[in-house]
Amino acid sequence: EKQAALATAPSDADAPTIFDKIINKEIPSNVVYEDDKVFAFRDINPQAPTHILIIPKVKDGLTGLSKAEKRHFEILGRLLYTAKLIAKQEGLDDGFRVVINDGPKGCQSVYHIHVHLLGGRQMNWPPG
Ligand code: DGP
Repeated sequence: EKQAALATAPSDADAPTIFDKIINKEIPSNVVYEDDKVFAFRDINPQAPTHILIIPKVKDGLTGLSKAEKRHFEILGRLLYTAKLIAKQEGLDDGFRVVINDGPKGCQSVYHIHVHLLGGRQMNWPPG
């Protein structure tokens, strides 16, 4: 029983998620940015006027930030840098927020690392 639970645990780095189908365009999404390494699209359930998800095209074990290894340094930098480029593209000149939810207590629901870019309204602190 435990084995079965482990096999389906979200930490299974090889398990595809819905984001693979979005990257492959098997599932349509509103794409805002794409290059050879990074893909960005509008969140289906927006929490702000601008709500975009920025993800690596290849997960490479990076189900979430807590799984980051040294080999991920470059892609992690690219994800954040892309968030900045898109914020500019979206005209978020007065500020924006980036969020990475991690694990059950971080409210992560899709186990393919993603940076949320939120903007277009006043953000509050602390978050919920
Ligand atoms: P998180 O809770 O941090 O794991 O965020 C996952 C986000 O993914 C959530 O805000 C909703 C979004 N999402 C889930 N499925 C889809 C989908 O099929 N299309 C799009 N555009 N977004 C999705």
